[in-house]
Amino acid sequence: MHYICVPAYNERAAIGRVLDRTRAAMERRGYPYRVLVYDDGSTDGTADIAEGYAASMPVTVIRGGVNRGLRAGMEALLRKAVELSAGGDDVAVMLEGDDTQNPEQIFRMADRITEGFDVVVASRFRRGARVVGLPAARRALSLGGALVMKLLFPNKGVSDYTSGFRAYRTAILAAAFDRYGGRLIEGREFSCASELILRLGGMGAIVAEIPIVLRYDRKGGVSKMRVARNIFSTLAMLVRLRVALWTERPPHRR
Ligand SMILES: Nc1nc2c(ncn2[C@@H]2O[C@H](COP(=O)(O)OP(=O)(O)OP(=O)(O)O)[C@@H](O)[C@H]2O)c(=O)[nH]1
Ligand SMILES: [Mg+2]
Repeated sequence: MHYICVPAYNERAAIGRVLDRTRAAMERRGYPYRVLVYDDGSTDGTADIAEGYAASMPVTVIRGGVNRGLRAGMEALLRKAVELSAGGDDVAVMLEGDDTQNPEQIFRMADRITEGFDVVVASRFRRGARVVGLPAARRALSLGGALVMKLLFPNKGVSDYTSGFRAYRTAILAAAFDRYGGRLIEGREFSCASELILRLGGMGAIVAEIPIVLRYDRKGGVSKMRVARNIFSTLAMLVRLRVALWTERPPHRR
């Protein structure tokens, strides 16, 4: 089973396209799937639009109430996927609601999970990756962030620590929630994505990557990323995690 987890905040312009593409891709391959959309406080009717799709595809909309940022959305979605998986060996995919990512890439990621990997990242820094329409400043920021993280947390499977487009084995997420509970993802702003992969790496998760096709030219709506705040929260997270992982012993290694 594939749980496609979509955090969506004011994505009126794009959420319909994301659901259309996901349904077309999954049904063309006959993949068992359910889309989970988490909306906490959109003011543009995003959740209503997503709910309108429930008649024609397996989609569950979780209304999170007052907006609490991407971190809360990511945690709620991954916990829901683990809960629905109920101990099964399923796949949870994080897919953005702004239509910049391609659901067709889910198959390659799911295949790598079937091959034995615990996490698969759609990376901007793998050979064959295509990033269309992303401003140069954002490219530089992502590359700089990746280099700093690679230095502090070398993991041979990871080149892109901040790409949120990933597939996770639900069993590794369940183990991580058991171990860390509400502390699994603590970072503010958008550092939550990198924090999660660093924590899972620290637990011995085996990570693979595929080259992403990122269509920033298709982006609906505005970016919710507050760049300066994100840089500070990421640096704070890196220090906190470096200290934490120095003091922790990995629970298991394959
Ligand atoms: N539920 C929820 N979703 C959020 C929140 N903030 C961002 N998101 C969603 O998380 C995804 C990533 O946010 P984006 O604004 O696209 O951030 P980004 O991809 O890092 O930046 P861009 O490159 O500008 O797209 C999108 O689907 C957003 O709708 C939030 O507070 N609550
Ligand atoms: Mg985005």
